[in-house]
Amino acid sequence: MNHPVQPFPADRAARYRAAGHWRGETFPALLRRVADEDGDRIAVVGGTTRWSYAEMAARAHRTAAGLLAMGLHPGDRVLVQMPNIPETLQVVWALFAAGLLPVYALPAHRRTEVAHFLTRSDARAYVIPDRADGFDYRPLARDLRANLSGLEHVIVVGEAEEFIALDALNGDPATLPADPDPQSVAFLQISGGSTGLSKLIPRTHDDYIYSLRESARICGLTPDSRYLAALPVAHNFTMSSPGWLGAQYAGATVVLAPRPAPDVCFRLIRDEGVTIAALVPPLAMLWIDAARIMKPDLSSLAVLQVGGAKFPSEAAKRVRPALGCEVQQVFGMAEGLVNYTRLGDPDDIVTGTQGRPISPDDEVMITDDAGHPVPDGTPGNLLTRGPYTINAYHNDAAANARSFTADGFYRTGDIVVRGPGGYLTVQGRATDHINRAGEKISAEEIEDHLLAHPAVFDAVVVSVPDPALGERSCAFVQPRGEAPKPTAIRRWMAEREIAAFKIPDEIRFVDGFATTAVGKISRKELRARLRASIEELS
Ligand code: OOB
Repeated sequence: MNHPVQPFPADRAARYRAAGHWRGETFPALLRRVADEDGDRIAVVGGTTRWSYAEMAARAHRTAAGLLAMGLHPGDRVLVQMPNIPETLQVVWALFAAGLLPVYALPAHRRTEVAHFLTRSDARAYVIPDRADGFDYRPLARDLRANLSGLEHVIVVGEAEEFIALDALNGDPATLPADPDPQSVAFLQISGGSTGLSKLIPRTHDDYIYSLRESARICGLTPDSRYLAALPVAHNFTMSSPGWLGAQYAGATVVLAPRPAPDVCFRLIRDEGVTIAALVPPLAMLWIDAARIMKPDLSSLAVLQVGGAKFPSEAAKRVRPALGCEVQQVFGMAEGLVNYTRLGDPDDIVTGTQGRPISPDDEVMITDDAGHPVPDGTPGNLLTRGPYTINAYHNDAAANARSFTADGFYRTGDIVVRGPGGYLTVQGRATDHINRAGEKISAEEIEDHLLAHPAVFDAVVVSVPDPALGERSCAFVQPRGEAPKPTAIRRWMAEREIAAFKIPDEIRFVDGFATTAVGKISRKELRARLRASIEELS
């Protein structure tokens, strides 16, 4: 059994505590504080549900005690795959209060990814809705419980069938454990993943609460703010930049959108007086276009945050004229480092850069490929270390050897330029993943799926610029004999039960891949050449 370990070296931990970044706050204590200080304020709005902080905390505490009464123990992992509904917040706070560690999956993940997360984290329980967005999660849970011996409990929000209903978890809060060590791991987030399957990211109470406390301050949140969660609540951006956790840290109200579509969100912004919302670039562009036609009342909206993928400066310039609010660029990663343009920054900074780090103790190193630092203004590889960036993935020695330097810098895989004031502009990336509307897809993972197809001899997956998505995925396939139909390959991939966003947008058949005189060239080089060949054609 691999327990998530506290990954910060002692000297740096001492420094972050001395600087006042790490204050010994924990999530269970945070929930009690907001319930005490903001008890009557509205914590969350979703559908027809509105819970005050007192109500949300009371529910979470009863659920927490119920989870422990069921036989789970503090430190156990619980996979959470939930949509944007208030019960998701109840479950996450309950897990924190019980000392259980949430492991987050996105609603779009299917059997292949979910099985990987369960196995990698040794999760003993799995929390799902009965159905969401047309998908019934119970047959999936049934199959996984039958096949994975470590998975003992399935908890369902809604019709539970043979599983445990969330509402049935109703214990005595007096039985809850003492607060955890603030430097212990609070949860496992998932990585976008550029090589193979997603890795698990262990975040501690101290490091994560520091990032959300500062994010809430940088984004100007007060108890009167209303944060719209339009992207999935399990995504790190929606969770902590400042996200719903940062909003709740500040005693603000979280408004949950079931979908990010403009009609749904414009109505929520007007009806709930939303003050801040967060989107990926393609959705921001959709909102800008829709606003021109729909002329919505967005007068309460002060800030639109855009991040997860590069927001072109021409699009950033259109935000204020179209939506009447300030734009804030957010360049972050689930592994830690988050950069923001600051409210009130000059227009050229806000539209032309992806912001600067949260913390004065975020160490940003930009190097050439040999690892030597480059001067400001020169593009290079971004490496980082700091008070809320992980030093290792959970239970993955191979990924750790690749992704971290000997002195603990995380290799982000992003190519950036640092300009005046430490503002970063993202220029591209060194690693082979596809950033499809903010969803990260590992080329290698998709190639591995394609190579399992009996009619596929070889396959190389690359990103292609896309006007709507930012990037889309294109698979070059060398068939064994006669090429199958692209639709047949797509259908076959869907049957492998992977998230739909990973299925290649485009499939092109080739007779073979270039090789050099000395033998096969590296896959990385091959992907670069194929990407270049597409760019030449377009
Ligand atoms: C966020 O987190 P992840 O873990 O899904 O993806 C991180 C990667 C970054 O390494 C970078 O390649 C890309 O997503 N990215 C951006 C970007 N924001 C993220 N690339 C260009 N411009 C941006 N503004 O995506 C994430 C986590 C917290 C806050 C915001 C985003």
